Amino acid sequence: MTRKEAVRKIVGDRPLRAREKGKAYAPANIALCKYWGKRDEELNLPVNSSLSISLGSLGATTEVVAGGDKDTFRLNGEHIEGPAPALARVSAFLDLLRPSPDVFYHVNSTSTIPVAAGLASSASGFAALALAMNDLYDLNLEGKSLSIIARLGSGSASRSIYHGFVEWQAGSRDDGMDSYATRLTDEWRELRLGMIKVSHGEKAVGSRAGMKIAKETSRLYRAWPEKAAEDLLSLKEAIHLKDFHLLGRTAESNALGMHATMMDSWPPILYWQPQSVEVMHQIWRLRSEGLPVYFTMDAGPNVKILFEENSRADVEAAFPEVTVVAPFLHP
Ligand code: 2P0
Repeated sequence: MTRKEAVRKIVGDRPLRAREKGKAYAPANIALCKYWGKRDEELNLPVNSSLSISLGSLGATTEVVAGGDKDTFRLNGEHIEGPAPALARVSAFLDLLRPSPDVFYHVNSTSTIPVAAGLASSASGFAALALAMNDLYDLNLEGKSLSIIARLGSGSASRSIYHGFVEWQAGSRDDGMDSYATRLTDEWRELRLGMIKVSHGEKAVGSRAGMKIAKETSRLYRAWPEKAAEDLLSLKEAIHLKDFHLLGRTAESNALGMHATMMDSWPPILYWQPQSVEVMHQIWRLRSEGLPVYFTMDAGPNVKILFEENSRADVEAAFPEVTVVAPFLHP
């Protein structure tokens, strides 16, 4: 099934009439149980279910206007000119709802994610774009449908449709109609995420390529779906019980397990930089001294620290460069 066919299943053949403008906000998210490996690359269908926390007011606001004689894309005030891969990816996503080949769009997106946070923006970017297109065409789609459409832009965008804790169920259908995210009802107001940006010189392998290499070449990857399924259950239990140690331990182990599949890949992938490892050791040292802190990492060198508000002063003292996010205190 193609992405366009998947969208047609949701939107149907109704005529699309653009309003003056579509506009939406979507938060970034950080996975505690990672999406790692696809069972369908066209539809971004995952091998395993995942669970994330959305980052409240850190995210993307996107406006879409229909018009002009080509797609244009402005990101944080800067015109992204073709043949940039970012513009091509946005254009390919717009194709999914474009009523005819002679309709074009002006997309204007601004991100509130500080550069110092070192966070990827594809999740909030494609979620905000999916929501803005829903607004532009007055589609009134429900969360499930919006999550599926956002997934077609970027897998992790399926989770950025919601605030709070979000679970993306992998599903098993070939058309992906059962692969979408839902929001968990639990809140955890004291939970904090600390972003440590690690500078690095060389360009890393993108996560899209990284998960493909791991799935295709790593023997350890064969154990990943089972680990992810167990971790997801533990995380849901931790969230339900507000058991911070269970949450932190599970998230940290899940991230390290994902990175283990990368090191076991050929060619090997190691996103860690010396400073990443230093931060990990510092967190383990703080933990051995009694401070309840854990970490998670994504497909890059940056480290995200998990802690609660009552440890904030200690975390900020140990990591003066940290950017702290309170995911449940968004306006
Ligand atoms: C996650 N990552 O769950 C995992 C952990 C990176 C490591 O989702 O190919 O940009 O667009 O579906 O969503 C990043 O992968 O990949 C990601 P595509 P995406 O957050």
